[in-house]
Amino acid sequence: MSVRPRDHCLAERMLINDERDERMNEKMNAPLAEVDPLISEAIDNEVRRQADGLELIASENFVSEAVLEAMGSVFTNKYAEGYPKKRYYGGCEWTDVVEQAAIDRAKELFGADHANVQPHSGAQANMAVYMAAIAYGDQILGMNLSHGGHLTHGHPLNFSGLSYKVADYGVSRETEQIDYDELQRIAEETKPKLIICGASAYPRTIDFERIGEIAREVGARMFADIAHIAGPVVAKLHPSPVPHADYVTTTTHKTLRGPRGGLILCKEEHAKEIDRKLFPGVQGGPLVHIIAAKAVAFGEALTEEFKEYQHRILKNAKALASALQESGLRIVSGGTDNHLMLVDVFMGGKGITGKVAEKALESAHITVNKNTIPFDTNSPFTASGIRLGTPALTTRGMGEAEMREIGSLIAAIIYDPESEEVRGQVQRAVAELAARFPLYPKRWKRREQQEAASAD
Ligand code: DSN
Repeated sequence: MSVRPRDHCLAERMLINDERDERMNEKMNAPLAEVDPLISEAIDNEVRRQADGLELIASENFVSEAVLEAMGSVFTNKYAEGYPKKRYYGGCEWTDVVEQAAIDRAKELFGADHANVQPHSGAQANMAVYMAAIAYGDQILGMNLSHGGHLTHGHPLNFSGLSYKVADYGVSRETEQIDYDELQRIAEETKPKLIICGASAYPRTIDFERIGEIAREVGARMFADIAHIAGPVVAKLHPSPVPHADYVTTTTHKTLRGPRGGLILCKEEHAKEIDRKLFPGVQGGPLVHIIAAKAVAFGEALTEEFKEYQHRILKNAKALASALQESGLRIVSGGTDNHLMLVDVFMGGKGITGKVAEKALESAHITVNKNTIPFDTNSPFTASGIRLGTPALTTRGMGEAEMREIGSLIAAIIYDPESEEVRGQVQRAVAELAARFPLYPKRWKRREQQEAASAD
């Protein structure tokens, strides 16, 4: 049988289509290292940076492989505006499974009436709370950023400071701890509609019960942002704000050790308004892959091991603070009740700025952040302090003995930030510690296998 020219063309086109489909499939299924070597290498180098150094940024942590796997799942492909069983898009049956699991686990973890697991971040969770609780221009009362508060608690450059009338409270000069009498006086004077508590650089226990009483007395709603202390709250190592506060928010990636994101908890009476304000008020489609990872992390946080982990974080923080104090450094407020501490490296001008300390420590592979201390005479860009936290190193398995060693390494750098000799000694000690507590070993193995395969 002879092939007519027309059929011949068709056969050729089909062949070309087949080849194109094959190439497309190959591209879709190729590993990152082949598709985008620049990004792949940056990821590998970040794995190495995290594994080789000592991570002491108080707000950072290392998630489990299970959390990473959920974050990297095909749920990233899904649009799912709305809430479980009330969606604006089809195909949400498995999305509903993961979101409902995240909601149920969050409620169980914190003993809350209602949970919204969709906030992309802590700031967006907080924005939804403001929108649900008060009107634009209303009076609010929040903790001053330079005393340990957060940008979203009324800072003039943030939406919270731009949208509301702000009064602030802080710590007392003597104790460097929250002055609750002064907080009460300011609340009585300014009559806020919303009192915000919780902090990003405050090492002491927060008296949520007292703040709740003050809020009720002045007719304000209470909003607790527990982004930093959510882990200790879950483990009952810090009093919970849930019985006292109308609204509680947290990020999910700090002591809670989940994916980067936010969470809102509230009393049943506020549930509808919170859900409406988060979506469609603040956000559009939720990040379903992140919600899946939140569900996994909340599942991990419900275990006894997680409570034990939180115990170790706090014990490690105390050990680190003591070691630094023994070396002669001043710890703001004299110590820590939680996972973090502020170290006064400026020492009234006899020491160095937080900025110099951060850089010097980084060059020795110890990662921290500069931080203002209460009543700081330096600007936030230079700062008199550094903030240290133990969640990440505790995840690696380090304990009090390692914290004491790390305390003396940090002190050595702070007292002699220019010395090449000290830097070299500290780098070697850091490398030895890091090697004893490996991080993401499976990722290393995979990388080594890939390197071996490409060398063949
Ligand atoms: N950036 C966070 C922290 O380090 O505490 C707060 O948003």
